[in-house]
Amino acid sequence: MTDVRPDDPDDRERPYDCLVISDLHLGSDVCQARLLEEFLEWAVRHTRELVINGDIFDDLNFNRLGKRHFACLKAIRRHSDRDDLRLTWIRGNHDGAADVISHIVGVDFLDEYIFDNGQVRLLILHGDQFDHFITRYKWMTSVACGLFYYIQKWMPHSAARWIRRISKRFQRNSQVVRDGAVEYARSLGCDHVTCGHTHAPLEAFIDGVNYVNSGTWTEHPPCPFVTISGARVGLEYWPRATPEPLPPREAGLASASSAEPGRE
Ligand SMILES: [Mn+2]
Repeated sequence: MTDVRPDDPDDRERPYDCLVISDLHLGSDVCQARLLEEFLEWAVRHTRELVINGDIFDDLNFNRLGKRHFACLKAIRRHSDRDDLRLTWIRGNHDGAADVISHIVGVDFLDEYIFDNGQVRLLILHGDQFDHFITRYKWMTSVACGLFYYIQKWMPHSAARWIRRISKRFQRNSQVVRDGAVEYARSLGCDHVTCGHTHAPLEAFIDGVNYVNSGTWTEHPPCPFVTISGARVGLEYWPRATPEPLPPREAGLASASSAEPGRE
């Protein structure tokens, strides 16, 4: 049983074919769990499919999951048996191997997935596959992740932002992941590809392939998510900045009454 009301306008028509989020890092102190829970409740009523594209957990130490983090998992679980919603889980480098996390969490985790609604063919994978640094220096990455965890504990958001800003390494990795993903998508005949992993939201069109990175839910809001609606694939943010579009007549009245010259 769900708490769906028959008169809920959201349930009559779902504007999105698919939504993709990544890098939730549940268990991390900087995870925006409250916002995420709110987003999940909205998402299940606005899309036919939801893909969670890796780094769902910060690590496999579930003792670190707080009340809010469990609430996010519960929100996902509560809607996982609906006939009108398909839920897809993809593993990230923080989640460990797909078969291991599948056993622990009790749902199937995939390494990659192709979403196809007849108008777009979208390859969805976490992106760490293209990050040569972490595949080559696994142990060093674990040490860095451990250090990063303690830095985050001391100065949560400012530290995360500062590290990303000063680190040329992150910027370069972002391009390496993007280029690897574009090349791989083309080899599979996909005109769109989305990754997470870099924590830097990005939209780019390269050699005929549309690349979208879904960023992370560990930074200050708004938090990014990928939307697919018909032939359109793009990036939106939660909380959503623009209210639901008004019918034309009401929209006209609203813009006439709130016209303020010189403001964007
Ligand atoms: Mn991540």
